[in-house]
Amino acid sequence: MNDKDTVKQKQLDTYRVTDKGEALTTNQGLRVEDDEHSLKVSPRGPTIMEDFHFREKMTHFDHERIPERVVHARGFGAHGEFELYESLAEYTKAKFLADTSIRTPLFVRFSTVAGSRGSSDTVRDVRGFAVKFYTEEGNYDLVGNNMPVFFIQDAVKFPDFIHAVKPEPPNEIPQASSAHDTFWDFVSTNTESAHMIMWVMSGRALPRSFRMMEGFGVHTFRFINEHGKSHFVKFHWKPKLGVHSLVWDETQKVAGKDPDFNRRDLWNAIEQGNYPEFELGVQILKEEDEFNFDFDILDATKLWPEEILPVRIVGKMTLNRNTDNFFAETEQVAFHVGNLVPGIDFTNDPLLQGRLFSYTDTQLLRLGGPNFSEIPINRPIAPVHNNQRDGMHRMTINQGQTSYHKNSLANNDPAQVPPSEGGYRHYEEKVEGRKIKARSNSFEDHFSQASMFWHSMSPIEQSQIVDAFRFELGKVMSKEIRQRVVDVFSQVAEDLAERIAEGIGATSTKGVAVTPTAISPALSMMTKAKTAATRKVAVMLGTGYHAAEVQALLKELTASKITAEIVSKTIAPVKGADGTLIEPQQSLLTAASVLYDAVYVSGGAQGVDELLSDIASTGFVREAFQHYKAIAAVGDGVRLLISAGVVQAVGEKDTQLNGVLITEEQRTDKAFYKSFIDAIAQHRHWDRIIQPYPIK
Ligand code: HDE
Repeated sequence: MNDKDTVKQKQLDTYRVTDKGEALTTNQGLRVEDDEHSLKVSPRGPTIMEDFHFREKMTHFDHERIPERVVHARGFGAHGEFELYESLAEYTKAKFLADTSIRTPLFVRFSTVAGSRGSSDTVRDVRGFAVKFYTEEGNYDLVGNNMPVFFIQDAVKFPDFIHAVKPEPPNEIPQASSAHDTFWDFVSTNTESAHMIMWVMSGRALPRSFRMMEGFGVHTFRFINEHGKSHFVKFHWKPKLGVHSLVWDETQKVAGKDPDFNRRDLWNAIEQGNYPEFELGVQILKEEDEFNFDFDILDATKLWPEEILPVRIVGKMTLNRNTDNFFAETEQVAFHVGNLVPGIDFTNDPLLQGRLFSYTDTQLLRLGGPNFSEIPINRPIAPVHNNQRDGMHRMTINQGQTSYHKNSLANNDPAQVPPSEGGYRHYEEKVEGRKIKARSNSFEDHFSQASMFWHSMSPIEQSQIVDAFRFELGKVMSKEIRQRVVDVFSQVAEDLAERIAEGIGATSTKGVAVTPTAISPALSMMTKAKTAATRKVAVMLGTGYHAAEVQALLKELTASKITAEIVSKTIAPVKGADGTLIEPQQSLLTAASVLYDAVYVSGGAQGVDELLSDIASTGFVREAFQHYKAIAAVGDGVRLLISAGVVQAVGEKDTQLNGVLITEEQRTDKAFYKSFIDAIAQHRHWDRIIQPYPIK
């Protein structure tokens, strides 16, 4: 879907401004003669108040910043569209989910949670996955995360939880990291977080790309059809590129080499026309089946296993346009889990209920008043008419004498709308009970699904989880907290607790773990789609490279939608054996293997010597090897792999070793490139032993 010319885009066009060919003016439209000097009494004298241009420019600058989001401060947005594959009219009267001819414009913002606006992208954290659908019936916001459960069950605990994960108050350390005492103190004293912690310690918290993560609405919502019948529903986003993560060592290095790693990846993919696609899935549950599970469907620390309640794929979101202005769009977009359309409603999930208050409240502070829905990115495409008036930054010029209901002077306009014509009616759920500060007993089991998660992981995912615990707890100063965490996770799985304990000098208790109930293969990232498309390869070469080889390689990579960057000793043009010049995009100084999915070392004796003369070249390859990435080397290029300690010696013509492909012959044949591309599609070669491969 490439059509970017949606109703929303046309609306935004009326606000877009370009300065191309225009005269410089003040905010009053006055043309400015001089923007280089302030008005002074003689060139070396004092600046004078009269310089209204200087005052206006400086005042505006002084007021440029707005408060960052209290959570999800760092994020990145893009425009897109939603198309519906099959009608859900049987379950919901929401038009954009019932009529397959409608394409709905949307804006998405991905984010990390704990870090400040300037923190790096690749930290261990949950990712926000917020989608604003501009539907004909008003804005519908699906404000989700890339994990299907949450840390707490009741919204009243959200400020406590966030205080615990944010940097510690005395010194604002550590930035964008949960590896500190207050976070783990909270986890160990609030065991409802156990299931979510399993997700956060897994690779799900280290996405390779925003384009390669799932999204979840988390809460149970309701669908209401036109007969007023309700079904429970959970929302999912499934990325077409599969679900893939970085490895921990890599994320820490990327955080320094390119703190914008994930946003750059999304931006570039859209600029290159590799539009990210996510399919919308729903799990639907009949009202009468509400109590048929060993968990409470109102408890946001529980998921609905896909094997029990299959995810039905019903549509697709395509992100096809980058923003023109980060602040105007990504920073000012205001999501609200309470922005609904007819056909979708809430449940009594106590986490969801509390969110309904928080989102408007926080925008009032962040965007400075009640008119933030008039900011272009937040404006619905549906017409807005009501009796709300005035306030900070009001844009609309409301005509007419009345701003109240009921009125006789304006014939009661704007008029109320019956549900049959699209008026929103809340689902008339019957509720009764005593007012009470308490939680349902059905929320008490904190460990069964955490255990299900652990037992559904592949061995490599399990060891990554163990390492994550060991890293995080290794940064916790308090021994009591460390021990308490092990005690809590002893209740999830004995082997997990034992392995954590071993790494941090704590003891695990035997015989207290819950009995694992179900296994859910869908929880493992290993079960997800694999493709090499849109991956990024470093092609290392130097003087005397073989042009035919490199051209053939680049052709095959492009055909598979893989991006290649030439990495050489410097970025000065490099001359091939036949005299052709190639301009490297990166040098050994600017590039790092952690910024690529795979490495290819080209042949040519002189070029390989040139690369070898810089120690960074062997480090580059060695690191790609340690991070389980596909590596290929041709001809003399193999020497670089030997020097890097990736392979020990070469004696065979062609060798394939778990994602390392070498051939001593200078080749240009498709079969070799195809094997390399297949190796890239694997994402990582987890079975690789991190020792040089003995070839002979
Ligand atoms: Fe949020 N959350 N949240 N949250 N949340 C915010 O709203 C809050 C929760 C999520 O890209 C804030 O506009 C409470 C769950 C995303 O702009 C704030 C509770 C889920 C984003 C807020 C939760 C989310 C936010 C801060 C517990 C997944 C970023 C700025 C009851 C389903 C949206 C803002 C964007 C942002 C409150 C829990 C997702 C303070 C009180 C669960 C993706 O209102």
